[in-house]
Amino acid sequence: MIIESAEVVVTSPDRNFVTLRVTTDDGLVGLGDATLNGREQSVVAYLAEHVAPLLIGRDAHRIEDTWQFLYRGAYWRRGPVTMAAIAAVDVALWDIKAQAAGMPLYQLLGGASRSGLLAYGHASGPDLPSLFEEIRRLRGDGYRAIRVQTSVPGLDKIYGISTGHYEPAGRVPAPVEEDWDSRSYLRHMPGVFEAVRAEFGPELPLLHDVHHRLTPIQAARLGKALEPYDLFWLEDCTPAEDQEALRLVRQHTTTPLAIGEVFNTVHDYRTLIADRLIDYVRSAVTHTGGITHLKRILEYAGQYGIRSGIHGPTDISPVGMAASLHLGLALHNFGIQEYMKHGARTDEVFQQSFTFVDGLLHPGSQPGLGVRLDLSSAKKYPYQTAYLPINRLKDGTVHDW
Ligand code: CS2
Ligand code: MG
Repeated sequence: MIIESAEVVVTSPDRNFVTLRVTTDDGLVGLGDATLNGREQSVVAYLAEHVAPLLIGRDAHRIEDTWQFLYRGAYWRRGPVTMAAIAAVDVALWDIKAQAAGMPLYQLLGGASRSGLLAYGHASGPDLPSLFEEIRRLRGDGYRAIRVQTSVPGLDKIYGISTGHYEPAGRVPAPVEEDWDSRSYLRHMPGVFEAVRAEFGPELPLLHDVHHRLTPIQAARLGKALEPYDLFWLEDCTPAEDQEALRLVRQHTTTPLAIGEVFNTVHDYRTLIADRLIDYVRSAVTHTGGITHLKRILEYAGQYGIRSGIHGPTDISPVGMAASLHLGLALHNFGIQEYMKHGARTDEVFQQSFTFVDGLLHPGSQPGLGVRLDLSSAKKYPYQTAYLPINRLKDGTVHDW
C-alpha cells in the first residue's frame, strides 16, 4: 500500500486547523491533525516543504519506520513544530492501517479497555452566580466532571473566562495583552472552591487549570489550600519545563497534579514520571508525535501509577480528538478526557463519528479514525492570523499566560 499524495489542508471554520491528508494507491485516505495554536503556519511549512514530499512512494503500512525516519532523520529533534508534524503523519498512517483492516483504530491498539471515556467540560464565569449557572448547564449536558475557572477581583481579563464559545486565540494581527497578579489569585481561589463545594456537594469531580502562572512555592501553597475541596486535579500549577519544581510542590500538598499539554516528547516528562511528581499526563496526540509516541509515554507513566488526562480543547481538531479517544479507549491507565465542544462550522468541515452520551465519550466503530474531511467546506474558511494572548504583571513584566 503505497503513499500517492500528502496534502496539507488549512481551514478556519471556527478557528484555524491544519490537517494532513494522505492518500494511498488503493484509494484509502488517512487524516492527521497538525494544529499548533497561534503557530499554525510553521507546521504547514514544515509539512509541505520537508515532510510531504518525502512520504510519496513510501509503504503506508510502515508506521514505526516512518516515525523513526521523520524523528531521527530531521537531526534537529523534539519541539512543538517537529512533533506536531510527525504526529499528523503518524495518525494519518494509523487511520489508513485501521481502514485497511476494516476496524476502528482502537482495535489495533489492543481493543476497548472500558465502555466509554469519562469527560470533563469547562465551566467558567466572572462571578459565582454565573459560574454556578455554567456548572448546572454542563451537568445538564451530561458532564460528570467539571473544570472550574473564574475571574479574579482586580484583574480585567483572565484565561478561561468566556460567555459562550471560548477561543483563546483571537483572530488578531498581534497577541492581546491580559493582566495578572498571583497574590490576588491566591487569595481568591480557595473561597471559590469552598463556595462550589457548598453549592454542589463533595462528590462532583472538580478540576482547575492554573495555566503555568505560579512560582513553585505559590503552587505548593495553592495545592495545600485546596486540599479541603478534594480536587480531581490541579493543572499546570507552575511552568513544568522546570521538572524539579514539582518536587517542591509535591512535598507540600496531596492535591493531584496534571501537567504536560505544552510538552512534546517523553523527555519532557522523564523526572516527573520516574519520581512520581505528577498524577496525570496532559499531552494530546496532536502535539506529542502522534499515537505511536503518546502511547509510549502513557505506558511508561502507567508503570508509576500515573494516568492519562489527554488535552482536548477546541484547538485540537476533531481529527486529533478522535485519535485521542481511540488511544484513550484502549489504554489501561486512562484517567479522564478533556472535551470542549467544537463549533457548528467545524462540525460541517470535519464529519466525525465520536459520541458523548451520559458524560462518556466513545470514538465510534467506523473503520479507522472515523473522521471525514469535507474539502469543499474546508475551502469556504480560509486561514486567519490568530494569536494566543500574552500576560503582563501590574508593573508591565511579561508573565506566563
Ligand atoms: C487549556 C488550553 O484546555 C486547557 O487545559 O490549557 O485550552 C490552552 O489554553 C489552549 O490549548 C492553548 O491553545
Ligand atoms: Mg490547560
